[in-house]
Amino acid sequence: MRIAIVGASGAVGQEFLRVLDEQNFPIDELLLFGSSRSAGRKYTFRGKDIVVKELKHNDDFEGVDIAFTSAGAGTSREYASTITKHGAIMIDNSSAFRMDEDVPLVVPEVNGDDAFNTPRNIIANPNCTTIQMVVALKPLNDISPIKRVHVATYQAASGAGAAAMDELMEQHAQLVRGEEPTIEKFAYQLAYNVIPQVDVFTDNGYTKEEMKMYNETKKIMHAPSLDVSATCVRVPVMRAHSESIWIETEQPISIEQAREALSNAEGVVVLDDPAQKKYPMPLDIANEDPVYVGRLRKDLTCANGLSFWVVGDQIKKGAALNAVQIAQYMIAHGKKF
Ligand code: A2P
Ligand code: 11C
Repeated sequence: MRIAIVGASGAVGQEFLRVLDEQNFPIDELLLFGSSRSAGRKYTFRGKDIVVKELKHNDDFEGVDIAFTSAGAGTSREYASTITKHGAIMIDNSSAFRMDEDVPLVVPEVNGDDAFNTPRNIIANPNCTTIQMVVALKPLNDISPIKRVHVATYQAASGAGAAAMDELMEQHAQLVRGEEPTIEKFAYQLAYNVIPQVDVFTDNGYTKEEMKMYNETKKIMHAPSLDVSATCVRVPVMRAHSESIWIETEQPISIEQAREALSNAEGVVVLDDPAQKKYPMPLDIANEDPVYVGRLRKDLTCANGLSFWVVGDQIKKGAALNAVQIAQYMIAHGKKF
């Protein structure tokens, strides 16, 4: 197969290189693209150096089977027709097309079959916070439909890209040296702080990130009446997002039922032993593939309520791994590239 990565120099682009290799993805030729800033740079994949090409409106995508794109929504919008016009399937990590009716929004464990309906040759990869949440919601929703979700997120610097991760590290070093921290990628100093804002605010008082969780969850789970009220918070963690989730289901679900369903669910690991102080934490879950669930308990305010804690690596399952799993799902279910 001929595979392309657009945004190869970025945090997610670099993870694509690692994940494609880890997953033993069948690749005959790998093409890397970026802007003029990274064009000419070399990255090694399976022992071979590959030079990044500048993304341009030309025929570079002729013969490409799948293009994994993660170079921002503006770039995806501008280059989608250039990337797909010769038949390549674009699996896009940006928010550009997620809510378009003719673009499927896919998490393989939840709605893998939607990936086969691609009139525009585009499949959207959901926002990272949504991905890890719906992977955990799905097995519970299968027991009894979820009526509503409240969620508070604890989002790592990785969500804001490679430069933002560098900024967090640099801020710590600067503070230790007694210097003023550099603030460019975040609204405020993130080191030794938490910022209750991810992305910009919308008219209803929620941020765009919070509204992504609201809208994307309905689409992925095919549940138009499933409402999600989110508070998204940036925390000084390098990678892996955490979420404190509360759900109300139509029928009560016991802890035993929930634990069994989550333990058997694809892509989920239950790490929940309070007596032994065992629960998922971002420091441990960074670089891991599955979504981890812990702190499972009955909600004290609602008979049909459950509370739990979910941690997932934002760059892996929240981005590159989910996109690669979409391609793997399609191949496993008969798609010929
Ligand atoms: P480049 O480094 O060449 O600018 P991150 O999310 O970690 O900040 O990474 C963003 C990625 O998107 C980078 O690989 C960046 O490449 C790429 N990118 C940004 N703008 C463009 C563009 N106009 N064309 C191609 N790639 C782009
Ligand atoms: C963050 N979730 O943590 C964002 C990053 O729509 O793909 C991903 C934004 C997106 O900042």
